[in-house]
Amino acid sequence: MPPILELIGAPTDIGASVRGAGMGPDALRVADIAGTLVRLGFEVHDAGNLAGPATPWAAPTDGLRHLEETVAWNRAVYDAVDAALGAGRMPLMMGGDHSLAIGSISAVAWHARQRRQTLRVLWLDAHTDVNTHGTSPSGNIHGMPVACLLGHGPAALTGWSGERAALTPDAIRFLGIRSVDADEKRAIRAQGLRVFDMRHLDEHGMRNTMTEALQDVDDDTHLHVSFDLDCLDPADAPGVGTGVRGGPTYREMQLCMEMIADTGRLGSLDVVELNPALDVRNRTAEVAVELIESLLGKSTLVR
Ligand code: NNH
Ligand code: MN
Ligand code: MN
Ligand code: MN
Repeated sequence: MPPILELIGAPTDIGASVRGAGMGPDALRVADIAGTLVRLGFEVHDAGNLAGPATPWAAPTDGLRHLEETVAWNRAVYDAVDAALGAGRMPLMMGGDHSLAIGSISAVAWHARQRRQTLRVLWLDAHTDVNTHGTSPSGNIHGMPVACLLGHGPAALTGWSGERAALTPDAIRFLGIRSVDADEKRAIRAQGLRVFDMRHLDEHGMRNTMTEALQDVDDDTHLHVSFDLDCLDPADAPGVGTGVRGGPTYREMQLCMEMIADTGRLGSLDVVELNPALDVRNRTAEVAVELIESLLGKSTLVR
């Protein structure tokens, strides 16, 4: 039996550097995310959009922009993801910016622990998002979710999974990385994080890279995919706030998603950083929906 999918909209740009990501959930709906997944054979429940504070566009305080509002949005996301998992559904969190992964993955980590599953996170992104308020060049919390999940961040954004850290460094694999701040590089080395950057993808190809990234996924793994749309090359996905040239193509990402689908272990998903204000005729939302289809098992094989 395929899982029931629960679409959770989190319409905010609270942690981002530019405005517009708050329109992401509706752009995905306009691209017919629900109908598409129904046609793929899933039962889909759209939980609608969560509510939360407006984005004040204030300057950072103590290295953090919009901390209080980010906490409020993440609390709503945590509760919605927690409810979906509690009901036996697969949560698909539609952002919104990537700061929302703090709430989403914290809820997933709590449930994985209850189920005695090993949590594995695939972070598909141009960036590693491992800044802290001490290192961030911007104060934008969408550059900090991984650090928070590893237990390095303000008290208000850490410890949500019931443990000091939702993730241990060995629980996460990064893919598509090509923009890393100097202090992030130090954190990656110090914590031994597994980063499959663009150099690795160029030299080994998507197939070998994904084989390596998925190596120890087994029957007891809960696989969470945190898909920042700026992972894709901006030529294929222009509708993002912080695009970086030199990313995986649509076809490479399709293979990436198919190989994740082949594990049969996908348990939850974030789709974030879609910015319809910067998109071209909703192309990035359509690309996202197509890649989610691949992730959920649509095959390009002829058979
Ligand atoms: N590293 C930069 C920062 O922390 C940019 C982060 N932007 C992202 N991350 N879109 O995925 O501000
Ligand atoms: Mn990100
Ligand atoms: Mn990014
Ligand atoms: Mn290698």
